[in-house]
Amino acid sequence: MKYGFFIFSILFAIPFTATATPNLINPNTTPETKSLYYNLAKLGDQVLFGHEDSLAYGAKWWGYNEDNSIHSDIKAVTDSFPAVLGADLGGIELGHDKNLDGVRFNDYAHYIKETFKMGGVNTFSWHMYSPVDQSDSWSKQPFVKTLIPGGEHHAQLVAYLDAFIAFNETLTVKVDGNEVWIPIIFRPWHEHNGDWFWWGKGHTAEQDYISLWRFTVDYLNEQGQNNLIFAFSPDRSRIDMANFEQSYQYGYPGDNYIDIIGYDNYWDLGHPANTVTVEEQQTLFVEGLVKLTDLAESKGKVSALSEAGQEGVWQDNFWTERFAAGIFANDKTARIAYALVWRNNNEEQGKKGHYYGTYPGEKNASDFVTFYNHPNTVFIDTIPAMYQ
Ligand code: BMA
Repeated sequence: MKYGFFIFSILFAIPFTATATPNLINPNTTPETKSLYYNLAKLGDQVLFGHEDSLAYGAKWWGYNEDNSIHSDIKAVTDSFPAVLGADLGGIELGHDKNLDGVRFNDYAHYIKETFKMGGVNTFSWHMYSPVDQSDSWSKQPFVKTLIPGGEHHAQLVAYLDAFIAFNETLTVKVDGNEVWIPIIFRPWHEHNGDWFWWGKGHTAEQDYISLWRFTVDYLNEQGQNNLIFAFSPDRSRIDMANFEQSYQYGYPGDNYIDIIGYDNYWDLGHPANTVTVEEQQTLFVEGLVKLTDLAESKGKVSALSEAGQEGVWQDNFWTERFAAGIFANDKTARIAYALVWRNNNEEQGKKGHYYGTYPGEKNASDFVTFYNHPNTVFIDTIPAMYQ
């Protein structure tokens, strides 16, 4: 049997690996970063569960213990941390010690290192303040054309990227006596096909967005940021499903500038502004994931549901009947590498009910446990080795 399997492997596995292993756009990435990408690509029908800010705070708590031990609402409900931790850099460019949602960057570094040490995956988004007037990312002004190479505020964009570089270069841990740079899935300039951020459609010409993206990637690579995997993430609500490929690729900077074909989808999961029936939303949720994976595979890249969720998770059995039902609808939907839901806002810091995961006592907590126990969901307690 074993011998037969060996022959089979020689005949099929090697050629398969040679063609199916995608390459990162930056050839100089660290071995751990290359391994992460390779392992994301070969998860098959397993999907990593991710949660934004999961270790930083939850609905009813904040921070970590004096002995450095960490929490997560997801851990409190399932006894496992999520496989993917999302963090947002917004504010780092202004020299703030906390991000826009109040998380200290020093604390983020702790959570990122802990996630990596447990074998988990880290991803960053960046609600960047404007390099022109420091207004927040929701200011709808035509800044981008002044930030790209040749623009009058270009140097300020470079300074902002340098602030990220300084933080990124601190993200190392010792593994077996060697210093390892923690790989990061970096997802800048997200949801650009919407009109709510200053880099979005309406305030930015498509070609200028492409220049912004290409400059960002080229600059970070030139500066030796070799721990980055670049994820592209338009918003589903602005994608024409009848014309997915073309519509998805609004602002697409090219296959040499993207590693992960992602998208953010709140729209098909019960977004209050979406007026089509639940059944129709669910059909489109599934269809979108199929098309996303088809597009990624046609380009030899990895697909991901880079942000998702239902604010306040109001629908009974959301996790099983909506989320898992969509992600595991068929062998294509299940090919996405990860699905990250947005943050559980701390109830004392702003809006109550602005949560996308679960927490102890929350109405869908037991349904979440069923989701956690699904054979194809991956949390940190079942994550395969991603860095070798
Ligand atoms: C949004 C909301 C905001 C938050 C921002 C950045 O979707 O959650 O409250 O400030 O993301 O995390």
